[in-house]
Amino acid sequence: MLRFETAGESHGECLVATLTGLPAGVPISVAQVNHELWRRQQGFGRGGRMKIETDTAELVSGVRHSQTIGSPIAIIIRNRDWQNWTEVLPVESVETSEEKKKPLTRPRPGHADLAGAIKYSFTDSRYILERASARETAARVAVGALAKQYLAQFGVQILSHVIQVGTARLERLVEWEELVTLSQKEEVLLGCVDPEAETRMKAVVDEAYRTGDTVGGVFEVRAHNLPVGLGSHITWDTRLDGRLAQAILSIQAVKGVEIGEAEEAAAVFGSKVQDTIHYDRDKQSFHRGANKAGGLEGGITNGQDLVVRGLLKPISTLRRPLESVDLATKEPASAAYERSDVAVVPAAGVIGEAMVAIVLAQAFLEKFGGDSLKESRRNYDGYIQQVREF
Ligand code: EPS
Repeated sequence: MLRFETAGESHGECLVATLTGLPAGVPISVAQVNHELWRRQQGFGRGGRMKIETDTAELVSGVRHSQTIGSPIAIIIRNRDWQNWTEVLPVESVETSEEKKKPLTRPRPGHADLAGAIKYSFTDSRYILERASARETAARVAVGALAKQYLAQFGVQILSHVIQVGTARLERLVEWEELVTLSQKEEVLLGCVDPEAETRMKAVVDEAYRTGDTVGGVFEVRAHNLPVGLGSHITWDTRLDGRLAQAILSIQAVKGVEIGEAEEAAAVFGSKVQDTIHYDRDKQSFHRGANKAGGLEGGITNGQDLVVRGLLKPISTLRRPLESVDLATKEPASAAYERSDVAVVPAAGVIGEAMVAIVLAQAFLEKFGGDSLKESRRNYDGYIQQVREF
């Protein structure tokens, strides 16, 4: 089983992640991990914190001589901002004024602040927001970058793009090659492949900046070159669509998930949404009339591109705060504001890629197993041959 955990507070010393179960012998490039971390920090609408941080991963176990050795991989990403928080979040208690602890007593509607403080019995929300913050996703992206490098050994690639910011939406189909070109850009605006749609998206973010507001949107993750047969129809928890949905919904601020053209399919007749089946005798392979199912049927990959979307609500820290209540006095008060992102849809897409990569690497290892990449590959090659002969 491939499993991972993360630890770390947003303004603590560092983020930590462990990944256990990746076979031995997988070539690992730390530069590629750092490139993914860089991608997560980009996009028009990010807040002041991104100017402080330059996220880089330190791999402190499980990778030697640029390859996995089969043992747990541990990763550290240091928070540069920590130096400004040593008095706020010391590990051991020190005599200090309440003010220096930066208590957050006016919970932000939409954040974990209030429910978390009540549940964990804190008089302010500081410790809750420190962990609920999307800063944690830097650790997920590092883990996802390792999962991607395993999947790349089998030709599987995973990319994302933005299809909606607020009301501005891209209304056309996008080719895989366009995502490849987008991923190679050195300047990221809003992560949309279409300049006209991206300009409309930027206007929405500009408006949010002007009005002290925030804005959400929709990102789409695609996985290319997947074999037929990952996941299974046989039980609820082996269906890959359900597992992907959990992975995407676990990303901070994601409130909805869509696989393929789910929303469209819910509104039209069946004859318009199923992907018709065809067979090419020369190529001896099946092909499909469209990909509205998003590459999954019965919870099993069908060989088409996997298409998963995340619907992101606007970030809950507003410069023009909403009504809240002061936890200490129980009197009405404006919600807290420190600093915040205004829009994070492209970054959420990169995080979505990481989560999809982790779920797919898990599904790969369940199907093909292997303590070493060599063993995984032998099982994979045998299965691909079997599929060819079907
Ligand atoms: C984030 C770091 C955070 C926020 C954001 C994501 O930094 P700070 O709280 O110091 O400004 O920019 O966190 C949230 C969106 C949130 O709701 O907490 C990051 O590294 O992505």
